[in-house]
Amino acid sequence: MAKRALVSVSDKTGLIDFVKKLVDAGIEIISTGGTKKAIENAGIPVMSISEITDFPEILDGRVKTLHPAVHGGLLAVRDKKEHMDAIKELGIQPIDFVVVNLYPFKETISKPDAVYDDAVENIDIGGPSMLRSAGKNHRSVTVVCDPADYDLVAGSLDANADVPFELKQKLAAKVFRHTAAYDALIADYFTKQVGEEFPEKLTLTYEKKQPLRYGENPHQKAAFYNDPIEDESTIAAAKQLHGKELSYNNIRDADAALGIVKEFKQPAAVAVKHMNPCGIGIGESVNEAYDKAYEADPMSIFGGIVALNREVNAELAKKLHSIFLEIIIAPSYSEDALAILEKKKNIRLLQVSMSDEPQNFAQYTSVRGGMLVQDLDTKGYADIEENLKIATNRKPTEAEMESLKFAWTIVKHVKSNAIALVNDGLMVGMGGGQTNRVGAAKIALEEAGEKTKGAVLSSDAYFPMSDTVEEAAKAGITAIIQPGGSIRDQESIDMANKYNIAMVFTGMRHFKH
Ligand code: 93A
Repeated sequence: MAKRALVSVSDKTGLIDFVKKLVDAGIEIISTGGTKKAIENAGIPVMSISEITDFPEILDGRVKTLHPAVHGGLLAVRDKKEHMDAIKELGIQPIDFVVVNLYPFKETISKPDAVYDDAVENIDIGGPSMLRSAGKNHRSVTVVCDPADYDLVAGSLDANADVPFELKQKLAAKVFRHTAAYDALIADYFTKQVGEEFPEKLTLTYEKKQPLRYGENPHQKAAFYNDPIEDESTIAAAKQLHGKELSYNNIRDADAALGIVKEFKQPAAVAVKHMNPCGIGIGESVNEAYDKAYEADPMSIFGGIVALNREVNAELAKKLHSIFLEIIIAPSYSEDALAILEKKKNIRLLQVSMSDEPQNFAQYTSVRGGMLVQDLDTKGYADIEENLKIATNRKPTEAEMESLKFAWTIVKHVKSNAIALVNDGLMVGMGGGQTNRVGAAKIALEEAGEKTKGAVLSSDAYFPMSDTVEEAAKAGITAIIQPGGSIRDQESIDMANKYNIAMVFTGMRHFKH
């Protein structure tokens, strides 16, 4: 008896070429509505699914292959006599190949004008059923869910129109990954529709975006996965215009840099090293902002990542070109800027939209044996402005208030315990990742050196005692912004008053671990 292939595909890429090869190998083709038409149009002999089921396709195609004649033919175990006798008695013939790809659910919901009913209609039921039946019976059935595998399968056909078991097994594994991801995406979509944020079961659909040579260190394996419903302003959606392949650390650093620079509506520039900002500047123009970010710490920027929230022009490109940078991130580059920057073979140039942070963006952190999920910390100065409390006798001046705003915006991007110092639109010092707060402050103050005179200080969490205020005062800091809320707040307030420092409480903490 000739082998049979059931072919039913939404994506018709490579279809005709593959079906021709199956027919050449002596395989009979059975197909559904649109797929059958395409095969017929190519002049290839094909049977209708209705001939197999002896039943018409009904309900606008919602029921076309959901039939015992199909699933009996797929699931019968070939070396079980009872199975083969049972299907024979019912006039069901075995089906040996399934070539199916599914209704385009992802493409449908990704459209900007996606309609709920279209999403519902694009949930494939019959397709996954066939894939799963064939996948389960992969000892006998070859199942192909991805046009990218057509050549491999065609090339592996032997004289009996069969492929090696190892290939069938691999294809089945792929099918179950595929149907699981397909269903997970449907689950995610409807979960969002009903506004459930942290459901009992988490279904995550991530697709491999690119392999990575290694992880944080060369002995760690790694890959980059992205959410299939990409947000245009994420690092996963960034377009690489030039340069070497991105590394694991590059991607994390670039993500951090992007998160910071997107905080600002005015022109801003950020330099990042090891996930922490080493220079941040804002100004009238992006060139001025970059000069400040550079000036903040001309040493650490070396080998760093620079993110800008405005187009890179030729003048700026020359400056960026003059130092060693791993990556530049910007919404666009002028033609002459690109020409300058591309002179360096390795520098990675990324282009990404600077639109606002996506709302309800979940942040996942793995722990051994589990995972933690939280909202991204998208709260900024605007969210605390109304609740600001002046804790000291002296109020901040207008200029100090501007600096405090800037300092508060950036401190949440520094690893806790975090202290950031700001003077005249640039971050002049920062201390992050320290196990005590005064230690972080000392590092920031020392790094800022002379620039602490007249600078302001922000702290991601309250001062447990007054020592940080004292250190700051001695170094010439004139204003402080911090959440407040320590049982010993009064000691810090007294210390600030003693040195005529203006201190503002935000009532909001910004730990970052
Ligand atoms: O509507 S379905 O859920 N019900 C079915 O019985 C069924 N059988 C195949 N979807 C079904 N399919 C899907 O139709 C396949 O997965 C494939 O994506 C598509 C091919 O339809 P056509 O051949 O009419 O273009």
